[in-house]
Amino acid sequence: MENREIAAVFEEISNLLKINQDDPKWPFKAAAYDRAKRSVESFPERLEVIARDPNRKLTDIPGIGADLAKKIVELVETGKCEYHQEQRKKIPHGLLDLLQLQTVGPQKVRLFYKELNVQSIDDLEAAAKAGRLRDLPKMDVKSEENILKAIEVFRRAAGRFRLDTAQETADELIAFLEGLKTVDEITPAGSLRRGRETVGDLDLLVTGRDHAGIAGHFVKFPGINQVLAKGEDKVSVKLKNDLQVDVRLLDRKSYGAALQYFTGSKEHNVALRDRAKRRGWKLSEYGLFEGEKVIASRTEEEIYEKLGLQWIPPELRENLGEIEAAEKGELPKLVDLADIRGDLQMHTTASDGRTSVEEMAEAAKQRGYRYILITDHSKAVTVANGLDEKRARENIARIHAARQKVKGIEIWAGAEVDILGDGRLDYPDDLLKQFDIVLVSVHSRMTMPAEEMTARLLKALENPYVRILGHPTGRQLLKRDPFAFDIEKVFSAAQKHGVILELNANPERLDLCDRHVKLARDRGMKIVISTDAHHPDHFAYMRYGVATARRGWMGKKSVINTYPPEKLLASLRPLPR
Ligand code: DGT
Ligand code: CA
Ligand code: CA
Ligand code: ZN
Repeated sequence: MENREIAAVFEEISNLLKINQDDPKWPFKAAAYDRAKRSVESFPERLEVIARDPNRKLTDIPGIGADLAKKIVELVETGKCEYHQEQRKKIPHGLLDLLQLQTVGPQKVRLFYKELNVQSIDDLEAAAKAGRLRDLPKMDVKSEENILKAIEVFRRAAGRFRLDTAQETADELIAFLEGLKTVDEITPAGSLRRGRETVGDLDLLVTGRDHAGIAGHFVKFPGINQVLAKGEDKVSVKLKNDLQVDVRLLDRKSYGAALQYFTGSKEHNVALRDRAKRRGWKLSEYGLFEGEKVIASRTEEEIYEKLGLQWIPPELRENLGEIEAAEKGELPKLVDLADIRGDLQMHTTASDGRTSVEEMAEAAKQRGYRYILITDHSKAVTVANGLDEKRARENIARIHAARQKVKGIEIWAGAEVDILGDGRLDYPDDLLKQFDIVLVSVHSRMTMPAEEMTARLLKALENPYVRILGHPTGRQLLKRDPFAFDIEKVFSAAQKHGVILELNANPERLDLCDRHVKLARDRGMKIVISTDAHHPDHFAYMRYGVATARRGWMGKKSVINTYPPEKLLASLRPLPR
């Protein structure tokens, strides 16, 4: 059992306590489960290992007392937790689905259930359409409308998974399969290899001796819920989180052709097959053929070369001009994870982050970074413990002090300053000028009409201290659509003022998305890829941001956090004198 699975059970128990409210101590218990969830999630070692080690104590983990330690042991040993099951039985099966809707938390779930006997998303939709939500406490016509929107987003998201879920699952499966001596190579293909922001299912390609033995081992992976099909060269399973995995067992000699075929996209493959056909050849998952004769099959490179093309990075394979560019030898050299030299959005315990400036700086140093920008929230974001002006000044002093303690990395003082509803900023200019770099973003009133939102963003960009626009569209993947605004106008204004657009690498956001990155690139604009880390572990999100930048055809030169520190500072909007 993985830590995140244990954390998910704790989170659900907390939600159930908040929905049921039948335990007199529910607020305290729920808070304890919330704390345990965060602690387990970010704990660096696998709890399963500690639980099974007689010389270690789970109670040494922050937030884990004797009772929770027992539950962890129970989960590790039986895969279940009795108490969790008991709590679940108290409510209808579909009720917890409501928590997946944006703006619906346990309190709202309880309200809808108790007042209107809503038991599922379908029930909630019917109640909203009948106008029965608006009269409930703390609800109105607008929030009723937002629930309908959230249901629509949820329905569209059904069956798709975030990139990090897919990547982490793939990593676990690879680790599991690598244990087998008969396995040679395992490569994720499909949308994961292309770095798409969401993934429908996971496609894994495996080479090795003894396909039957490998397949037999694979179906023993502990995360499997159901084996859908098991043949000689393909096994399909559904995991406990509902993600489907297709494993294909391949011959070494046609590996390149299979990798090319199963990487997709379908649109890219169709165009490539047509190209082969025009030359009188045939392209399949087994190779490129002239009649019966194999022209290329062993590597992807050979296949592209024989078709008169540069090898095309998987992230570009969407039939959006990459084949034409490859034919002319004009594919861009894309930015790489190894090019990244720093991170320009992160939070510390001063606002809603979980560690200190020093800890973030040490972790960044270990990744080989040369600089970080600390960007705690401003006061308007009360839910994130945003800093008022006095605390912001103290935070600047704290960041300056950290420079004395952690050497060998630039620690810049910044802030993620809220763009208020009317486009003014949450801090006055005389405070803004104290920061090395000011990042601004929208966290409130995201449902305003497009014209108003455009004006709001344009106004914010006019402030001469603004250097970076954070998560520009406000979307949350599979949860919340981007807010409505005129992106062309906002890009034009950012370009005019020299404001850098952020590509927020948090896999929950990936904002800008690949298409918008491409739009920025086509206009010759620069971006910064930032993780928005709230804990040193989140620095790992950088890979998802880089994948998205690559899907937007971005090269290293257009990503400012590939620059050395002096060059980065020089590339920002000049400050007023
Ligand atoms: P997903 O899973 O929805 O996120 O997207 P993909 O791209 O991983 O699609 P998937 O899993 O259905 O198939 C994996 C790859 O296999 C796909 O990208 C291209 C190839 N493929 C699958 N079905 C077809 C097909 O009918 N025609 C062609 N040309 N290629 C296919
Ligand atoms: Ca797939
Ligand atoms: Ca598939
Ligand atoms: Zn933010």
